[in-house]
Amino acid sequence: MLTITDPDLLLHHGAGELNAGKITPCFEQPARLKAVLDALAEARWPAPIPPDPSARAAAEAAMRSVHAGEFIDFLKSAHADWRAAGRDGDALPLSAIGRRMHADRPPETIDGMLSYYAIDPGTPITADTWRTLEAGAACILTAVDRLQQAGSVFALIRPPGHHAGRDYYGGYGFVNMAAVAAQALREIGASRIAVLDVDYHHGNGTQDIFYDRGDVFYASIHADPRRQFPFFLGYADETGAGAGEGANLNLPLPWNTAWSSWSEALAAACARLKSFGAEALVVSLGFDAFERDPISHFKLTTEDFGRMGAAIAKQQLPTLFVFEGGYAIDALGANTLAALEGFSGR
Ligand code: SP5
Ligand code: ZN
Repeated sequence: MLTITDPDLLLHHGAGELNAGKITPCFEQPARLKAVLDALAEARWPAPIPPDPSARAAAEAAMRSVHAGEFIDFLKSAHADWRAAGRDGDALPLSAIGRRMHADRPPETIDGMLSYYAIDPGTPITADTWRTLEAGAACILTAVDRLQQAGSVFALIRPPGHHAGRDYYGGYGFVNMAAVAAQALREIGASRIAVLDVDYHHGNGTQDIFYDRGDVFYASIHADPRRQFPFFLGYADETGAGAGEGANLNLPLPWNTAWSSWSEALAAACARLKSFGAEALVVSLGFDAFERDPISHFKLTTEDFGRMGAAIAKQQLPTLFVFEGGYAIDALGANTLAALEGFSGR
């Protein structure tokens, strides 16, 4: 399988996130991507390629195709604005929008804007965040460009983007790269795209971006939001709106779910994306459903990720894998390889 990645994806490196009442080292780190690269090399997987220069040039426009313009303007200048306010280190929000407050009036100061656009205090913006995002979007565009010919492509990027909505960020990420991929596939001519999200967490951002659209079907298998981040989206009764009614499928599962029930949810999601008539598949490929993930509560094994890859291959669709979460860094390489090998029948 063709893999696309870029050294600039190692740049974003937050110092800490709020966790159990303390600032602790970020779970989402550059070492995650390095672990996967090493595993691919060790398995003599075809060498990854960098994004095309033309994709680099088009990266910002691609991000703007699924996010609000003023939100992207904010992301671009957020760390410089933070520095201009006399701060060093990473930018974190100070406040949050509450019920019956003005969720439609961005404030003017950097503290106000961070609080307006962030959904959690676990997603630091660093001096390098924007460059990392440009590299990620460039990888996505190159992956989209190669998909038809290659049949399947793995965009090995970070930070994960599926919690980023049209005009908000959080859950370790800023720009929704799976959504960028789906939108770019639409623009090169596929009329119906499915996004299958196998990350442990619900991809609230992807759901948000496509909720009222009938051309992009979103299906997610995730931990029940009653007990797990992102808490406020991901329930089974969220089925889409307007033209998108019926094009959103949430399959929340309880803590401690193992392959026997997880795979039933996968079969249900696959049946639905088939009946939707998807012409191409984007997979939000997270590995935090792993039994030893440090922040999660599912029980999938390395072998299960191989079974997952094989089940996805059975859909016989052009498939673009986008790397999402997964924080058991010592097992991340083996888990990713298992999924890709399972898909490829290796
Ligand atoms: C892409 C993705 O997987 N984002 C996940 C964001 C989760 N944010 C909340 C993390 C809370 C971590 N608490 C860990 C307690 C472990 N002892
Ligand atoms: Zn996750």
